Amino acid sequence: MEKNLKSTSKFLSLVLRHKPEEIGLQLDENGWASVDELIEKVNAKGNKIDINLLNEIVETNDKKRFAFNDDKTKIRASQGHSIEIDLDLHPSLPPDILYHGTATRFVESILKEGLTKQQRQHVHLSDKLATATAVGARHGKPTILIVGAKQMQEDGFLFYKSENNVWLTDNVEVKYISKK
Ligand code: HQG
Repeated sequence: MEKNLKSTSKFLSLVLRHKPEEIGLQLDENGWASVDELIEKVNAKGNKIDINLLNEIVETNDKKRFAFNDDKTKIRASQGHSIEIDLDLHPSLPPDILYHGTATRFVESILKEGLTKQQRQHVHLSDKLATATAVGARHGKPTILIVGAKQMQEDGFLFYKSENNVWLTDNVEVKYISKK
């Protein structure tokens, strides 16, 4: 069961963040999909899913990657999109520093060019060292970078906090980055 949850959650990440067209799904400009349409189209692709499983994934997902709207008719990913959508986030005041976990092999380039968004809509940062370490380890041997978030914010850069507590910003210039 747990395995099924995980693989379904991964598939939902794919269609709600990157490739809705994979199952012929439409997201609105804020990234929302109709729950009924999502269930129908995921099933049509052979992944068994119903509202109970979807509820369980939204509730128990380790990073709370997905959220329902108020009346539970719509669902979206809370962050991590590569397709262009407007999460309608409001700027928040970041803590003094935030962490970015990356692969050690990327560090030289990051310290030359800064942190760039790559395929996603934002650079992702965390206020927790453990989270940043896990994020970095997805790409290889992790290195933790410290971002001077408060200084950036004072210099006019905006920070957003996703519904599941990931800090998001635009590209981060080299002068705000140090190695932990
Ligand atoms: C790196 C997960 C070379 C960057 C996590 C990262 C996160 C550079 C990779 C979310 C670079 C992009 C996002 C530069 C950045 N030169 N490499 N100038 N600038 N990079 O996956 O932050 O589990 O797009 O360091 O929890 O790893 O899916 O970003 O290593 O919140 O919910 O380019 O994905 O969320 O990789 O992860 P990604 P990320 P989920």
